Amino acid sequence: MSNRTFTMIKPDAYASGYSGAILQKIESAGFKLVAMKLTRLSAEKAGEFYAVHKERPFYGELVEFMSSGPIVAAILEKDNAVADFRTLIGATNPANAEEGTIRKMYAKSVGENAVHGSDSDENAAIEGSFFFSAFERI
Ligand code: FUP
Repeated sequence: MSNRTFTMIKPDAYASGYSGAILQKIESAGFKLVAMKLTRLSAEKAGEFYAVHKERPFYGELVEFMSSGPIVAAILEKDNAVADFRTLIGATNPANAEEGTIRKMYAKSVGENAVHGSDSDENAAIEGSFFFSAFERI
C-alpha cells in the first residue's frame, strides 16, 4: 500500500477563497504536504489529465471548468492516504456527501466539486508526476 495521494483544489473552491480552509482541514486530518503549487491548467493539459473520461458526456464541460481558473495541486502523505483522503473529501456529488466532508462543506455541484482526490495508488503516482518533478517534492 502506498502512503501518498494527489489532490487539486479546483477552480470553484480557489475562486471562492476556500483554499486555506481546505488545506487546514487536510492537515488537521493528518495529511502532510510533500509537494504543492498554485497553477492553472490549459484546456489541453486539463484534457490530458482527465483523458480517462474522454468518452463521458461531461468531458467537455469538465475540461472547460478545470481550465477556467487557478488550482492548487498537492501531493499528500499519510498511512492509507488514497482511501482516507477519499473519505475526507466525500462523494463526487456533494448532495450525496457525508456531513463534515470537504465536498459537503465547499462543493457547489457534481461538476464544480471543490477538490480532486486520486482513486488508486497507481493513479496517485501518475497524477503526482503530471504536476511535480522529483525536485519539487520532498
Ligand atoms: P471523483 O473520483 O470523485 O473525482 O469522480 P469521477 O472520477 O467519477 O469524476 C471526475 C470528475 O468528473 C468529477 F470530479 C467531476 C466530473 N463529473 C461530472 O462533471 N459529472 C459527473 O456526472 C461525474 C463526474
